[in-house]
Amino acid sequence: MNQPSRELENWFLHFDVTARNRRAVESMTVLSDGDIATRCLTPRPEPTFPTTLAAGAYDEADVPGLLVGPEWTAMNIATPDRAIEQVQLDMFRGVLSTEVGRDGMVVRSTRFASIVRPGIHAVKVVGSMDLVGVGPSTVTPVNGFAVATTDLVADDGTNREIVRIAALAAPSPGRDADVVNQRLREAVDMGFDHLLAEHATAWSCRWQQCAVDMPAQPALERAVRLAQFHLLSAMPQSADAGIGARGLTGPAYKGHVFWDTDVFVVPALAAFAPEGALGALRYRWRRLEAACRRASNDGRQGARFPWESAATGDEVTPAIGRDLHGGSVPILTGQLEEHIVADVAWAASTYVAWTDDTETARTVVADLLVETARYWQSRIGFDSDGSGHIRSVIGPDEYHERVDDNTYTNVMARWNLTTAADLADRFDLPIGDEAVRWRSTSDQIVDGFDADRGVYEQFDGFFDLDAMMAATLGEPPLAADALLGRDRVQRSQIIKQADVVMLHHVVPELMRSGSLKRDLDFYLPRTAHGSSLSPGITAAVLARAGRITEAQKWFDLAARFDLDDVSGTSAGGVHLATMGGLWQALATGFLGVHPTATGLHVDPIIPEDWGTVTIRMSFRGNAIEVEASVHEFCVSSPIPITVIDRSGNHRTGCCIEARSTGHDWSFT
Ligand code: IFM
Repeated sequence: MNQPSRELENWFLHFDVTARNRRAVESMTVLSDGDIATRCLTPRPEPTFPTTLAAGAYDEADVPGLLVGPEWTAMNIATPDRAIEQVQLDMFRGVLSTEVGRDGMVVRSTRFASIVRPGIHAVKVVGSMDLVGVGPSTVTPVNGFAVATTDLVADDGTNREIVRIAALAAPSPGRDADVVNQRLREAVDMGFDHLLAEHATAWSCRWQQCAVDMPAQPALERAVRLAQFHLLSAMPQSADAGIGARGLTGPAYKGHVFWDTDVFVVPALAAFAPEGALGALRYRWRRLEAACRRASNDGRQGARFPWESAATGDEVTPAIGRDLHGGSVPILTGQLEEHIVADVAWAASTYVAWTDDTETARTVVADLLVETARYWQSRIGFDSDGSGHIRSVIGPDEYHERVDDNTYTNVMARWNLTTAADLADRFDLPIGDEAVRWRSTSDQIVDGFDADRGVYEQFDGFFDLDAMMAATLGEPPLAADALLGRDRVQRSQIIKQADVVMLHHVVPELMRSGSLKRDLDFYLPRTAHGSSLSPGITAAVLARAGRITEAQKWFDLAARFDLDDVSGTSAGGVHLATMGGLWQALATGFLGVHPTATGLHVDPIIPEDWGTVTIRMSFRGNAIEVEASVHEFCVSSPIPITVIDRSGNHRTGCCIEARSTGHDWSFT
C-alpha cells in the first residue's frame, strides 16, 4: 500500500483574513481534540467568541446550547494599523499558524489542540516586544469549565516569545478540582515542542488510515481533506457526547445533534475512522431511555429519537424561529420530522456493514433496531384495505409540513422493520412474534411509487401541487422559502433538499427498478438545494446514475460549501453533514465503494479530468486502499478480501486489479 501523498502544499489551507471572511475562517480553522475545541486566529486581548466549546457541555436553558468556556487565548498583543492577517491550517499535523502585521512589524503564532492529551491546548506567539506584551497572568474559569495555564516568556531585547500551555476540562459534577493543575504540570514538563511533535505524529497516523489523494485536482483534494480533518476532529474522545451539526466549530444550532450525524457523518466515519462512528452510535444508545419515554408520552411503543438532541436525549428543537425579516415562525420539525427514528437505526446498521463488529451488532445495534422497529409498528396506521400509512410528518424536504406518506419516511420505516426482523433472527432475540408482524407491516406500508410515471411521489398529493421549477427563482442553491414565502412554497413542487433522491443513496436496494433515472429527472429541477445537506448526496446519486458532468457540478459545490461560504452561514461553524456527504459522494458515488454481505463492492465512475483517485479506509478491521481512474482500479489489503464488481463478479486477494472494458470491469 502507498503512503498518503506528502505533497506538502496540498495539506495546507491558506487564508487571507478580511473583515468579510473572518468568522468563516475562524470556523474552518477551529482545532479540536474531540472533547474540547479552540476557535481563535492570532491571539488578541479581545479573543474570538466563542473561544472554547466542549463536547456534550450544554447549559440548562429550555432549549439548551453549548456552554462557552474560558477565553484562554486572550493575550496582550497589539497589531499595527491596517495590519494584514494570514492564516495557514496544516491539516496533516493539526496545527494552525497565523501571521499578522505590516512593514516588518509582525506577530506570528503556532497553535494546536493535543489529540494525544485531550484538554491540553497550546500556543506559541513570537513578535516584536512593542507588539507582544506579557499577560494577562490568569484566565478566568467560566460556566463550570476548569482551566489552568502557564506562560513561559522569553525575549532577546527586540523580540518576545510567549508559550502558553492550557489545561482545560469541561464542566462535570464529579470532577477532581485539581485535575487540570496536574495535567498542566505534566504538559509543561514535556514542553511545547515535545507536545507538538507527539500531536503531529498522532495526526499523521490518522491520515495513514484514511487520506484521500487526488493529485490531478489539488483544489478538490484540499477540500476533501478539510472535510476529513473536521470529521476526525469532531469525534468525542472521552466525553459521552454526540456530534453536533457544526461539531465544536461554532455556535450555530446550539451544538444540537440532528440526522446530519446519523446519515451523513456516521457512514463516512464507519469507513475511515470506525471508532468515531461507534462513539456516535453509543451516544444514541445511551439515550434510548429518553427516546422510549418520548414514544410512550406520544402513546407509542419503542423509541422515538428527538429531531434535535443535546445532553439528555430529550427533544430540544426550539418551538419558534425567525425568518429573514425577523418575524417569528413556528418550527414543527421537533414534532413531525420522524424519519430520524429510522435514520438512527440505519446508521447503526451501516457501522456493522463496514466493521463486522458482531459484539456491537448483538448489543448496541440490536437494541437500537428493535426499539425503533417497535416505534414504527405502533406508529403505522392501517386502512380498511390493509395498506399501512404514516400520516402528518415532515420529510427531509422541510418546505412541506404535515404531509401524509412521505416516501422517504415510509421506505426508511420499511427498511427499519425488515432489518430489525433479520437481526432478531440472526441473534435469536427473545421478541416473540414481533419479527413476523414487522415483516408483514413492512409489506403493507405504501411507498408512493407511481407505476404510470415510474416516479415515486414524494408524499400523498405532491403531484397535484404547482409544478414550479427551482430555476424560475434563480440558480440553485437558493432559499426558496425565503424567496417565495412559506405558504407559496408549500403549495409548490419546489423542494428544499434531496428527499426521494436520498433514498437512492441510502437504501438503493429497496428502490424499484428503473426509478433512479426517472426520479432524478423529475426531482432535480424542483430541488432548490436550500440545505447544505443536498449537494453531496445529489452528486453521489448522479454519479451512480452515470450522469458524471452533473455529478461533478454538485460535488464541486459541496467541496466549496464552507471554503467559499456558499450559504453565508459558515460563521456559525462548518457544515459537517456537507463534509460527510462529500466523502460519501466520492467513495460511494464516484468510486462505487460500499460494503456488502459477501465483500466490498467497487465500481468506479471517475471523471477523465480527475486522473487517479486514491481513498484509504478500514474494511472489517483491515486498512485498505482503493485506487481508481477511468480505465482501471486496484484494491490493496494486508489480508485477502473479496471485491465485487458491477456485474456481481467476485475476486478475492490482497491486490485486486481490474480494467475497464468500456461498459464493465474485467479482473486482471
Ligand atoms: O438536519 C438539517 C436539515 O435537514 C435541514 N436544516 C438544517 C438541519 C441541520 O443541519
